Amino acid sequence: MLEKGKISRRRFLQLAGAAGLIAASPIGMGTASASTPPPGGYTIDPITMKMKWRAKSLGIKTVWDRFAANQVKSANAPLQATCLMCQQGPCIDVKNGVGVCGINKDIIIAKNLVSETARGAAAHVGHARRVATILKGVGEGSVDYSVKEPDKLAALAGHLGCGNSASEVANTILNHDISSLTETPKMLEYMALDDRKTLWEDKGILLKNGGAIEIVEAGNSLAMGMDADMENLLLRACRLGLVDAYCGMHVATNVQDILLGIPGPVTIKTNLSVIDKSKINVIVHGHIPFLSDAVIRAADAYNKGTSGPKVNVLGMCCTGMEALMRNGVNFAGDILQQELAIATGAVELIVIDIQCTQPGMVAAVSAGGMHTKIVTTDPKSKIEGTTYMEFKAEEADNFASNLIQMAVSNYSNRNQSKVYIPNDKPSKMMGGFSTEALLAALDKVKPGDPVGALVDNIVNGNIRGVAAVIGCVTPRDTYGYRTVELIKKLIKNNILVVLTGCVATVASYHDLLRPDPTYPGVGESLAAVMRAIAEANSLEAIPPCLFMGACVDNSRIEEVVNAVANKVGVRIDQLPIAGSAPEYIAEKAIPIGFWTVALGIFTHLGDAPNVGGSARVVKWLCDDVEAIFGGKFYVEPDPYAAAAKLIEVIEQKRDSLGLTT
Ligand code: BF8
Repeated sequence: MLEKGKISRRRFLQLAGAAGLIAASPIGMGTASASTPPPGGYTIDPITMKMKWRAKSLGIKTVWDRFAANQVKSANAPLQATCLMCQQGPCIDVKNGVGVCGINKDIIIAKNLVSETARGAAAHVGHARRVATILKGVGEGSVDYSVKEPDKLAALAGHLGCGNSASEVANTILNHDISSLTETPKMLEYMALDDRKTLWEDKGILLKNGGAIEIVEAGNSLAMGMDADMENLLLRACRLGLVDAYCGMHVATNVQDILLGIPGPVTIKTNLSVIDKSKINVIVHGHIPFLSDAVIRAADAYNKGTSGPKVNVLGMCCTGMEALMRNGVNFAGDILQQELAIATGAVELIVIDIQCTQPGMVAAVSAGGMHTKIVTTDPKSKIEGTTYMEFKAEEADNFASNLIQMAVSNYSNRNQSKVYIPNDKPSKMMGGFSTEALLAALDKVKPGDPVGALVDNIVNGNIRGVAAVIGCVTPRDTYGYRTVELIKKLIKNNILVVLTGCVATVASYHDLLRPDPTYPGVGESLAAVMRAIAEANSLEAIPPCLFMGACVDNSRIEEVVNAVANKVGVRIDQLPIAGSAPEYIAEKAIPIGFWTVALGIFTHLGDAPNVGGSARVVKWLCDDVEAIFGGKFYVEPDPYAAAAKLIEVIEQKRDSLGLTT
């Protein structure tokens, strides 16, 4: 179905348009026919396209419709320097002069960017705090969870310098890493390499407080009449990147592994056609995988005792990724596919924890006349028009059982004549490459020296370098186009690609996570390495790219990067590695980007944050910062140009290290 070679975006759209995939071509209610994708051509995901038509025929507005409707208003947004921080203004689109208080557009734009970065970091610190609270509850015996990985708990306790009970580790995280008024987070002390800590201290961004206090300090610096120094503001954003990583993502990953299990390789199915019309479909959606874990358990219990239709639990967004990695749950869709799931008419219940929900789902239910119930469960994340039921870990099992009962009752409200699920088979995806799983697989290749197995192949040039392709998918471009084309170009050039976040879903739709020994798109020497890993692990194949988890699992990528830097004996900024968020949309991606830059990593973004109005800010982010940390941002929407640049950077780093093969 997919042409594997390079294709321009124009040609891509021509092919799709010629086949009627771009033009509106609604599928009538209750019908199941749709045009086939263009013969031999590269097409955008046919399942998504069919569901877009379907949604249109039902009058359901999708994220793409809302994007189109907002284009006029948002066209100039990247150029605006608008300050809404006080009531002297508002100062709208300050181009050449200054705001009422006297700050210029460079400062306004830098302040807006730091504000966005702080929100992103707050999201991950909030996530970390929530899971650490559940860990504390486990220690106290008050919640419906238990320690599944005692060795990981003990190891983490050792690294954090505390006793190894769940309570002691939780208290260290909560009282110290998240809320200390005076000390550097212990997770940062443990995780970050010494040379980085020294550099960050020298440049004034080493954290001196817990993450929550750092976010308060960021808010303080942004207040009216405070920081008006562009570089100081942008260094603040780098500092917030460290908050996100060490007080957010690393905490979340560690605690989730300890309580829910360390992921290992697992093969599941992805895309909207995993929704099964013969079953009661429940989608777990959001980011914190504790409610979803309870829902999965409750569904299993229900299914064992029923002779009627079974409950089919499916994942969406990062909660879905956590559930697929640990529970083998099939994955229904990403950030852009939420309304499309509703448009199938076969989803009884969507259960949301936090983050990345499209409130447009509510309108999708009513416009389509669908029976889908949407339940929100977190007091910070209510959505008007949904049913709100607060989730408490103390009563997780009862809560989840009630949700399953709600879905079962709602099944009788399903109008089968409204059900449309594309016939296209779901994609096959292997995921679950946690650090532990990856090292275990490499250990089979080189027993006793798993990191050496990776390093050897980088040094000898079989693997030219490693690219982490992470983050969201965007409605600003043809669905999945940037991500898929970028990855294909990288792996063809023998760059090992690791993935986290929604990019992995579109990658899976295009066979990039399918363990297929005949997949032709991987460069010869990289393919040989992947074959060797598969053979050593008695697997038929491992996929062209390695999926390491949800967005918080970017922490796992740092673990691998640090191990490689230690093994080679060089700084991170010297390694032939790069990061890319080709389709980022969420503000959570911004602190992650500042973190990777502060780590010394060349970091590609498919779209610029809203900084285009300040040449000084752009220059600092894409140039000047490299002299400080060794990493910098690079913005390029075109996936071929971006891939070429990433390959060039990786090859330059190889040259600088004297890796001549
Ligand atoms: O944290 S990749 S759209 S789902 S922000 Fe959200 Fe982006 Fe998806 Fe998860 Ni990450």
